[in-house]
Amino acid sequence: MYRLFWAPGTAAMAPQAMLEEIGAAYETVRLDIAAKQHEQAEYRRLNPNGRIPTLVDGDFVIFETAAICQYLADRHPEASLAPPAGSHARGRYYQWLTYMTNTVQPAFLGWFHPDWTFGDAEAQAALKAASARELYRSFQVIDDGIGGQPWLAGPAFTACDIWLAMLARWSRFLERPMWDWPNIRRVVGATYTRPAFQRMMQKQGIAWAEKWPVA
Ligand SMILES: N[C@@H](CCC(=O)N[C@@H](CS)C(=O)NCC(=O)O)C(=O)O
Repeated sequence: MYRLFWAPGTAAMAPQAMLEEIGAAYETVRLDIAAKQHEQAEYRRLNPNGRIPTLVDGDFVIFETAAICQYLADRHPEASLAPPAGSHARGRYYQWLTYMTNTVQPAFLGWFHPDWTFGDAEAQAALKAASARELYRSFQVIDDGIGGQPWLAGPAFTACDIWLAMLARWSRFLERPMWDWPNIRRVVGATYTRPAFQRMMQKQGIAWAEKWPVA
């Protein structure tokens, strides 16, 4: 039985959507961000960064959203959430998951939380503006990468598509949300309507962005 430490609408969306796709038995432990439960010693014993999410699998504990998703995909090959090991498609899947967690996610954090980096308002505004520019640049890279393919990593649905849909939901606050990019819009629309993604949102008590055309 897996145990997922989560909070609504956070990076815990991706692992929970993975668990729903897999059909695995799991329980959830909700963390109250406003009460800073994720910063308390008890949680930091599982995740020393004090960040959400964390997955517990028996006596194995794993943090970092992209790592959790890859771990789950590999533990449940029957769910086909990762292309076969050693294939070009697997390389592409690594490429996009790494890109989303290394490049896109930090730019989101810079946009949402410039106060985590800078104390003064002017520097925070500059970081927020630079983060938005970096986000728009990366959305174009992803949109070009999808091209005419059905899914982000190629012909098959993978964990990359779940990640993309999670990022797209976060982008609803930007001046140019990700639905401005047509290939992203198409892939995220197809992911968002999957029963597993819908179940994850329902269990987290979150809605899709109002402006999203497929909603
Ligand atoms: N790279 C980490 C980042 C996790 C992260 O920053 N999570 C956010 C929620 S999306 C968080 O813990 N926020 C705590 C807060 O807002 O204080 C991961 O992917 O797991």
